Amino acid sequence: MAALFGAGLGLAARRRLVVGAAGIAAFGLLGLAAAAADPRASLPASAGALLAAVVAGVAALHRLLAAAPTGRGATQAGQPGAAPIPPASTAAEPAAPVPAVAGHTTGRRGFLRVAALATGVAALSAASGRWLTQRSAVALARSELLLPTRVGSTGEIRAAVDLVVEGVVPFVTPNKRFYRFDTALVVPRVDVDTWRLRLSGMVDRPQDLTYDQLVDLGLSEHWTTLACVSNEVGGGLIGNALWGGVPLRTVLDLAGVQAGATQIVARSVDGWTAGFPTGAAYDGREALVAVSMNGEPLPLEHGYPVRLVVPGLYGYVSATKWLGELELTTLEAFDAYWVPRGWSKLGPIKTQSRIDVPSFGATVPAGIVPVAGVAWAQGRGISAVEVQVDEAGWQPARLAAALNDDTWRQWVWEWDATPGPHSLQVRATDGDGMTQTAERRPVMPDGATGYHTIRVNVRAADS
Ligand SMILES: Nc1nc2c(c(=O)[nH]1)N[C@H]1C(S)=C(S)[C@@H](COP(=O)(O)O)O[C@H]1N2
Ligand SMILES: [Mo]
Repeated sequence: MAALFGAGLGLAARRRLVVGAAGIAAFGLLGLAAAAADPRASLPASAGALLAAVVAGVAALHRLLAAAPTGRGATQAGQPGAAPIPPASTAAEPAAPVPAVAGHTTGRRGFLRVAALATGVAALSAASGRWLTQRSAVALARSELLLPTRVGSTGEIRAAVDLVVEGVVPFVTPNKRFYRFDTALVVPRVDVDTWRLRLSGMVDRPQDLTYDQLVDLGLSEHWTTLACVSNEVGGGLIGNALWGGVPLRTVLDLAGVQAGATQIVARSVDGWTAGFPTGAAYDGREALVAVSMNGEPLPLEHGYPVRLVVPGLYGYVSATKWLGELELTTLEAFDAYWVPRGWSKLGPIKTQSRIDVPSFGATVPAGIVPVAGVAWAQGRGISAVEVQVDEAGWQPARLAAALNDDTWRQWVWEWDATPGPHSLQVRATDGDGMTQTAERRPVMPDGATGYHTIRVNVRAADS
């Protein structure tokens, strides 16, 4: 159909380019109407994509006509010329502009080259259109997913744990601002209806759970600060959320973990793996097979529909997104994704602290300056934070309330700042009384250490 239409258009356009252009525009409008009728397509996105496709189509037509040899070969001009218009029902990505490879003098060879190019562009547009449609179908399923219990009213909690110092990250990291770290080139789009969680390996009753079977085990919620092993001292690869899901232990007990199964390997639907000691599921920490994040179904890029969140372990050993399988094995029998790449087999989160304000290199007025930030030691909690100016002795900071031992805590210290350049340092002490080490180590192989240190300039108050 589209090809026939294109052929006619090409013939007409041989005489007048405007005729061809109008035809392409009409075809584009048809596509828009189809998109409007498709509940899975977003109308503004479709309109934008179609507009771009129409512009590309007209440009391609123009080039083809320029490249077309005069005479009878011209009858071929229509087909590929109209081809950059994607199938009407798909919201295609903008077609790539057709490079200027041919002019009037190139004759049939040049024409064929442009025609082949245009066909390629069209095929790409169609493929990306299908991909976008599939993605929006998953997004729709996600938005319609009913969480069996309503999770998360975070309002009151926030008031208790936020010190409200401007420039400090909020206690709750909004999903949209949560750091993302994974090896996925394209975010896996999982159909929740066909999704299964496979329980395999050293278990008594291997099985595949459906999403409904999983959530029927009962949901609970827990605040956990997730951290990446690749986070530099002072870095931002860390975020805090209210996670909702089924306790990992409950899921594993369904299958019956066998004696001697010392490692849990959590595999994603795209084959990525994390591995950690089985004890983390049974030592009392609130490890979750999570389905929600801050009261919403997991965002696609944060593991929809199901991921793992294990307090106290860096993400690379534990926090498998787009979870598809939990395999019980031994620590010796399998090394998960990052281990053969030089990262530590075990990844407990190290006690750390960060200065958020003032920012590095800032100039602040002399007088009382709030120095503030966050500190974390998941599993152990934070008992103290201290600040030091120009290495002249540690001063205790004030801590925000703690909800549990698995989240970061805000801290603030009022600095009576004197004019000139200064250095500021922070260090935290965990719930066991252990102060973080001053020794500077890189993120490889098991997480950076050292005190976050910043330089600031203080100007005289009257200047
Ligand atoms: N499937 C999959 N899950 C994954 C990863 C990955 O590459 N693939 N990266 C892990 C790492 S290194 C971290 S730090 C966390 C980050 O989770 P986030 O992107 O939701 O912040 O996800 C973990 N889960
Ligand atoms: Mo990570």
